[in-house]
Amino acid sequence: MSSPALGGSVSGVAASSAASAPATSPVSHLRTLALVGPAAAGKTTLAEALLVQAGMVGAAGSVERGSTTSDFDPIERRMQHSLHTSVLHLDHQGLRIHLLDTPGSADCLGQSLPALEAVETAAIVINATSGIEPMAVRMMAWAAERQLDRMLIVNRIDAPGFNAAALLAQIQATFGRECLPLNLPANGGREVVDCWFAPEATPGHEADVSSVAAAHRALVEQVVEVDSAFVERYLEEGDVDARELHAPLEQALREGHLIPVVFVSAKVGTGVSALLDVIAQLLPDPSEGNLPDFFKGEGSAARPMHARVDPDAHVLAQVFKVTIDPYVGKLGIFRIHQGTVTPNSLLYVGDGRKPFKVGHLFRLQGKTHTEIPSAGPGDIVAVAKVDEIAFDAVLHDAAEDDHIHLKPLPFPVPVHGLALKPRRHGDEQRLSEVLAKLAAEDPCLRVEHVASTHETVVYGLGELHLRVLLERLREGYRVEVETAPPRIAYRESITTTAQAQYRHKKQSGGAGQFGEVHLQVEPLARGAGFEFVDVVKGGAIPGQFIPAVEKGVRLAMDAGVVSGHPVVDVRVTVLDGKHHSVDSKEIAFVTAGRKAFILAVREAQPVVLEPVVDVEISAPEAMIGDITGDLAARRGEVRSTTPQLGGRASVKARVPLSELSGYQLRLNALTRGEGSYTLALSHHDAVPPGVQAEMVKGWQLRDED
Ligand SMILES: Nc1nc2c(ncn2[C@@H]2O[C@H](COP(=O)(O)OP(=O)(O)O)[C@@H](O)[C@H]2O)c(=O)[nH]1
Ligand SMILES: [Mg+2]
Repeated sequence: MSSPALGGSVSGVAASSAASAPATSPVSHLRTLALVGPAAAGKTTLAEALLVQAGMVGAAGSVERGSTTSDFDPIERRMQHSLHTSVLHLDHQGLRIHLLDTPGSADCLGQSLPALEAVETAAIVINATSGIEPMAVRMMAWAAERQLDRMLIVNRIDAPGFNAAALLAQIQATFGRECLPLNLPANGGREVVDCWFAPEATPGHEADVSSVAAAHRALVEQVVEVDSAFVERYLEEGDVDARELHAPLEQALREGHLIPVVFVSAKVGTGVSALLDVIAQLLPDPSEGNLPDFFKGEGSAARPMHARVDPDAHVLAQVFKVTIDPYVGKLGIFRIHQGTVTPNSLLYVGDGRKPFKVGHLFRLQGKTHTEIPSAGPGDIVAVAKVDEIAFDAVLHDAAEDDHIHLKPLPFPVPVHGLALKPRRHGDEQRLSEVLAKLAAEDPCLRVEHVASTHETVVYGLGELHLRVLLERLREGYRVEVETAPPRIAYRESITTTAQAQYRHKKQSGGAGQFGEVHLQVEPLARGAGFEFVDVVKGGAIPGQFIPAVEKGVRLAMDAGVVSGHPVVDVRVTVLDGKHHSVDSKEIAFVTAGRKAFILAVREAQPVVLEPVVDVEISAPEAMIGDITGDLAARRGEVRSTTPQLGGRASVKARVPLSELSGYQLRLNALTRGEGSYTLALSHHDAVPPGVQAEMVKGWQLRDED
């Protein structure tokens, strides 16, 4: 079957008739959760197990065989590794559960972070045998920042030697005493026993750790604390039936006062049906979670606003993922926060003036799209082939609801650069079009055209991120490229204040050009960016030409002054100038502004800045000495070394990014493939003087070509 909107797609469109299609679920029947956390914790396998348990797919696919519902991209299947967030759903006991399976690699944060915008609950999946990895800590923090309800899923309890007591202790030490088990592994990890719903129903059934009764008491005591009426009852009666604790439990989840922990083996299936019960009965519906922070208005005029979880209100929805499938075309995947969307809906994209008609509304199950007649608050759905839709766009159905944004996510800055050149002549245009498309769907991919070298440079979060990009270019778009060694996002700045002036005068034939600019440059704090101040008196430079001066300054800043890299963290003050009543025109002041800026920067003791990154490395403890020694040789500063579970340790260090090219290979060699690392931009710092001298020399040579 194929839908008219997707015309003969290879992705399998199951168009169900309106009669058999599920009607919009009432809000209380919806659950939304994202599986997040480190790679290889078992998120994709768990998603598959949940689909099987709910009867959504016949038999479980496996990551190894490349047959899971959520890792459907050919590159994912080949790498046996999730690279995208997959949208799945389960129908269970009359409920609809929207499940987002996210990739765990730090290189894929552009995929995994936006999933947090679409759900009430973040379920952080932990690998029972490797303990708490850095990505679990980061995801917990981001989910807390976003005020999501959180839970921890400990997977792989089938693994030999799994020590539940040690892991629970580590969980509480890392994330707090509010992390309490809802069930516990028993019988050597072959079963889980419930500690919340009806613990007395399993007498004689003892867990491998703690006791069911003690775990139950801890949970009830934690939950009643949010409501004094329940505290009194608990003190008087010694217990409160879990069924009566729904409202305080939701409140405890919302306030982060309770972070439930459950145990599963996705592979064997242990605990999967118990997890499904927890999702259905304890996790919040869209009206029970914290409402996401929207803002209406721009800049300082922006006012906070909340969506109303009301199917009859105006539509408010947010696009958290855009994919461009070479066959299906563009797919915009969004979470509805307010109102009801149908195929007849006319939706505006952000501040756009012209709405689009939905036409076909899809529910997703991995690569399969099913047409549905309507969707309400809490639903996660998609529309195809709407050009205006972009990542992070807000969709709405009332023209006056424009200028609404969701609070932005703290995306890491992409710092791994690669210069690209098409292998075939004539592919330049196509390459830049494809890159623009890919950058539009990935908030952590940046494309820069470097004027001084005529290169296209893509910046991503790491080597994996860029490798996947190259594979997509080749396989998805048939663009073969040549790559140059990684490029570092160097910057230039100044260290002292200086002034300069420049007169641009041209009088050869025709109309002349005249403009003169006096300006001052001053260093600003790192990260402050650019400030432009105009203190010109008496119209020495007429007001209408000031923007031209700024334009000239910005041109010079983008191109760089001493080494060909953008200038940052400066305040430029235009002090004075001269004009000519006939010959002064915009172009003259652009040139004068540009040249005056270049002269001033040369006098202001310019420096070249390099990105410095925070690296966190996890590896077997025995290899930590070699790793820190190697980091020191790379101008790195080791900040801490912390033991982890299972004979591993983590090292935190600060290292200039330029020293880390090919680091994964080096780490593999040092640790026999057992080391992994994450990296995030810390700040920019001046390069050593010798390095700067080389860069300045190298650039002047090219500049003269
Ligand atoms: N022993 C065991 N292996 C598992 C379990 N869950 C997943 N795996 C394996 O762990 C690897 C990574 O699983 P995957 O689902 O891709 O992890 P993800 O990166 O978190 O999505 C695969 O080889 C799985 O077969 C489990 O419960 N027990
Ligand atoms: Mg996965």
